[in-house]
Amino acid sequence: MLGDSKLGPEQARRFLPSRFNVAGEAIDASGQACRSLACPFCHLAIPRSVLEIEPLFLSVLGAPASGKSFYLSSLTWTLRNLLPHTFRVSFTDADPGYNRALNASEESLFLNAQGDQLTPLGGLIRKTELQGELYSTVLSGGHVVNYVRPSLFIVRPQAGHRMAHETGSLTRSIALYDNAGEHFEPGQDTSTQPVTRHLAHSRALFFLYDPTQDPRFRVAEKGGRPAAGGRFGRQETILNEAAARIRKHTQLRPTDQIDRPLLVLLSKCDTWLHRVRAAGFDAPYLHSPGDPVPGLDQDAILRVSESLRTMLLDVGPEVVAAAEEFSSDVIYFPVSALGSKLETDPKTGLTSIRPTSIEPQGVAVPMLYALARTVPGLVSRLGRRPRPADQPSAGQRSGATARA
Ligand SMILES: Nc1nc2c(ncn2[C@@H]2O[C@H](COP(=O)(O)OP(=O)(O)O)[C@@H](O)[C@H]2O)c(=O)[nH]1
Ligand SMILES: [Mg+2]
Repeated sequence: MLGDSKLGPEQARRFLPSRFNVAGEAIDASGQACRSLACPFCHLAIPRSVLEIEPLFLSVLGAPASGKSFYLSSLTWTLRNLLPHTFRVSFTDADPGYNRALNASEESLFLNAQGDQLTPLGGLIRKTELQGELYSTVLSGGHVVNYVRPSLFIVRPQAGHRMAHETGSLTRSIALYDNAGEHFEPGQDTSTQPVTRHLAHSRALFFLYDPTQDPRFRVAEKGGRPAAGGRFGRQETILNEAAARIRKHTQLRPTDQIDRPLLVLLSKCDTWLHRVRAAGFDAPYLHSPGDPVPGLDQDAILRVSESLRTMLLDVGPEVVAAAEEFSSDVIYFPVSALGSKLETDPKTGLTSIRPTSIEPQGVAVPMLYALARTVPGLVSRLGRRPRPADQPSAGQRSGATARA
């Protein structure tokens, strides 16, 4: 039964089921059982797990070439190993179809067949396109609407986790979007390109700020040029635009701060980390007595955050101002998707790396922190200093247990 009114002739026809078999599966007009679900509004397929598990939207935003795509790939690759082995939390694809593009980028960085050959960075992950396979196209009300396809993951406590008996309340399906940086520029989110609406649903926002794109941030060994792939330009405007969109879609007033944590990720730290005091930034973990699973060392994270903020006040004070106007709950992290083994290819003069020597630094820490803040109990926070309060989930806020 091919041909759908909104998705075109090659897609299976969507229908409102009225007949079911004994297994509870919908029966289509030709008498076949149907096991897939679709949204009644846009007709796009919805993995069953996303309906059954409380969703957690996390938005990653940043200027073009700030490092979002490299960051996301090294993040998910790192979490697949770190979450189960160190934190006793499973981290799995909710739907391999949705995660195809991100999985391909992970493979290009970490399972590259030519892993020991010097490869230019631009050849590892291409610039995120503004059209094409990352988007789902829907015909709606006579218009063609392009939706960005998210990557979907499931996190859940495993045996050995202190809250393994609370699996139900601590399981989440995480939706991550890899937008093109251009989507965050003014005028780029429209009713036919609703590409950043996830911002309004996001429980914690990751803003990637690339210091090497700022001419004031003289990176001594690069002669003051942006890191490979980067360009000079203002980046805090992205944050101001995101704030305006969130206010518009959540009915906040123009002067209201956004009531969610803003994580400012200073990217490509392999090129500049020597400028700040950030000892231990890659693994700020602490054990409480008798618990083999570590928690996050809140004090160490805040110490690194303060030294990054001090550095930024010196070289890009308007970024600090924009971030702290955006949210009252701002924290800064250094991240490098690649690690420090970058080389200049003598043949081409391009910044390159041997994929086997890629060693992400600090990439998981912001995500662990976001999980600790938004799913209290999944990852614990330890330390003496006063800390920002946990963010209750949408369901906990309204006192409801059921979800849309
Ligand atoms: N030195 C360094 N360069 C990076 C790193 N991550 C990304 N880059 C460079 O920045 C460019 C843009 O990164 P990308 O993730 O595509 O940016 P996006 O437009 O924000 O998705 C890449 O082509 C790389 O050359 C990193 O961790 N270190
Ligand atoms: Mg990209």
